[in-house]
Amino acid sequence: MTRVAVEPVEGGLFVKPWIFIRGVPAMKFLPPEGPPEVAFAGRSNVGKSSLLNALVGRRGLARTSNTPGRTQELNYFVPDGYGGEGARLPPMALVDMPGYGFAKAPKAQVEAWTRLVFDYLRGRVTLKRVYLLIDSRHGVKKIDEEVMDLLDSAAVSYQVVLTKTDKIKPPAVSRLVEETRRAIARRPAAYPEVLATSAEKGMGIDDLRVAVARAVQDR
Ligand SMILES: Nc1nc2c(ncn2[C@@H]2O[C@H](COP(=O)(O)OP(=O)(O)OP(=O)(O)O)[C@@H](O)[C@H]2O)c(=O)[nH]1
Ligand SMILES: [Mg+2]
Repeated sequence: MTRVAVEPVEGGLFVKPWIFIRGVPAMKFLPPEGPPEVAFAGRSNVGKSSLLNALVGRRGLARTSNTPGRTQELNYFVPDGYGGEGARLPPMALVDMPGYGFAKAPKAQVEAWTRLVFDYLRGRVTLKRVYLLIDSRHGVKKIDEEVMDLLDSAAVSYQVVLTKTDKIKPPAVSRLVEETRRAIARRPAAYPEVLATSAEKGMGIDDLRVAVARAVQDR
């Protein structure tokens, strides 16, 4: 039944060009709470920035890299054409986050990123939904479970998204979806469905668009 309401918004959200508006290096630089926010979280190099680009259909909007630790701030993206003031607030913002669990950068830096990510996830009132990305080749790791614990205890709704499914065989994707679904079944803030995506090949991107549009509409 909600399908009817979702589709026009979905078209409207992702047909428009999206733009980068700001990078936030620490909690005190967050923009005032306004439009609903949807954030991409996950271990370094899992494919957060690539998935955001696939979602908005703009390669190179969020910067990606082979080297873990590319994204170092909370990066805000919105559909173009809104002034950002009063009634002209954009309908939503997408937030690309630094990765967690990356041990090679200087320790103080890793700690600062991780703190920023955890503080944001725990404390942002306008955060509507987190997409928690898991690399299909690696599955759920201990640090991912810690993030799920945090989201469960802060009652922040999240959905697990498998990334880079082009790197494993289709039967392995189905198995991993099932396995992951079972692993999160008892988690109170987890959305029960697990999405399987490839930013590279475009798999699962339409499903993700619908899911994001629905998350923003759910009030
Ligand atoms: N084969 C394949 N490679 C991908 C896919 N998505 C991302 N990659 C590659 O994975 C690497 C990391 O991608 P990013 O999008 O920068 O990952 P990230 O999670 O934003 O990384 P950090 O910002 O460093 O935490 C890049 O070399 C991408 O090209 C995918 O769906 N398939
Ligand atoms: Mg990134």
